[in-house]
Amino acid sequence: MMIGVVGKSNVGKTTFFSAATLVDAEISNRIFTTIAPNKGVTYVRARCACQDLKVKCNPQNSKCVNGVRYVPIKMTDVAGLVPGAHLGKGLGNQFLSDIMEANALIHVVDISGGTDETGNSVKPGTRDPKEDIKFLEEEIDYWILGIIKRNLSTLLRKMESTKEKFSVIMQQQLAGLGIKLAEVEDAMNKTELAQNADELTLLDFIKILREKSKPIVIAANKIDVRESDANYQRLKDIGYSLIPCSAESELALRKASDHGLISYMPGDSDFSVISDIDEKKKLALNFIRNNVLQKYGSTGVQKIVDKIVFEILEMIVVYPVENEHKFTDHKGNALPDALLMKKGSTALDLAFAVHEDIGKKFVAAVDARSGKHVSSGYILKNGDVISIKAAR
Ligand SMILES: Nc1nc2c(ncn2[C@@H]2O[C@H](COP(=O)(O)OP(=O)(O)OP(=O)(O)O)[C@@H](O)[C@H]2O)c(=O)[nH]1
Ligand SMILES: [Mg+2]
Repeated sequence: MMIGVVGKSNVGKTTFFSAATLVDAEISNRIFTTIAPNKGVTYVRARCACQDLKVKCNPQNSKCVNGVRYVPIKMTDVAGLVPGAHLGKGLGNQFLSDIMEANALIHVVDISGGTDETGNSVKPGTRDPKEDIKFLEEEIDYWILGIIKRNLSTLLRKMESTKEKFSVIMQQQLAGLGIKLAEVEDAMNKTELAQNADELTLLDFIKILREKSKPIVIAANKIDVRESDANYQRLKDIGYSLIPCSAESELALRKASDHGLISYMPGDSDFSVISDIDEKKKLALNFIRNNVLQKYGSTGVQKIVDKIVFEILEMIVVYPVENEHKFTDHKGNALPDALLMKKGSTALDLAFAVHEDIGKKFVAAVDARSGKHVSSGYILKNGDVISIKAAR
């Protein structure tokens, strides 16, 4: 699973990425700071099964802090995209191939209206962030169009000799985006796409696939700036779905927590000071408390990541174990792994997710919470602790 961070230049993508991953990456108030992608690991939060089972867990693939399980997710931050990127403006749109396999995107927008079309700083309140929200989908669609066009004529010629279906050829073009044949066929039917389709029909077809393969959540970033709230409220009122966010505040809080100055966990609505801090830091932290945490409930960074994984991608957290009585793996680690599975996945899907061999040799599964056997087709529930029995 991977989340891509995208948006115009200078809006705070790298700040968001660094806050979410604590990877050091260059942040600056000039355009096109990021060129090569930044890659890191962030976490979603889930209630750890250790709370109900009253065991001391020993996580291996994830972390547990006070009964909250943090499950890792890959995150990639890319260069800034500007309107007209598909026509070669800014850095163009080819670098989007860095987020080819992303399951979803975070579109970071400067909600303060303090960056112009290209990303240069302007007085906050000058630029209407609505314009920035609109251009991104179009630029992504043109990028996908480029992918389709790249080898299409060669493939169509090949199709004549191999008699392969047009949908199969199209899916081959789009496989890198994680798009499946059934999705291609569905989008083709909806848009009546034929081999000699014009660009507009192709773009309609692409839009359907993009919404499926790269769902977007909008981060209304720089919400700490005085001019931001009016823009945020206005866009919300006219129907935009966006989450208020202050990546800079989150980064400051996580760093202060990392240095042992405050007690704060990602997503918290407040922090407490646990060490001596100087006046300047105190002022900065109080600013965050008053203007971000108390106003919006959190900095928004963790909320956005959680929303993507649990609401948009509809994932659940499942704990595979070997020993259903002690909830341990073969080394005795209690609740060692937390796996993200798509809602609707079965016990057999879990077996394959643990290891292909275990999937192939699946014999039975036990719901460790109840101690009852479940079938291979059992639909997993969020928080399930499952022991898979495989043939030797
Ligand atoms: N006030 C405020 N400033 C922020 C916030 N997030 C980022 N910034 C500032 O915005 C500027 C750009 O931040 P970056 O993270 O480098 O932006 P970017 O989108 O990665 O920019 P490019 O890599 O050039 O595309 C920096 O001066 C950051 O300090 C925020 O939440 N609030
Ligand atoms: Mg950047």
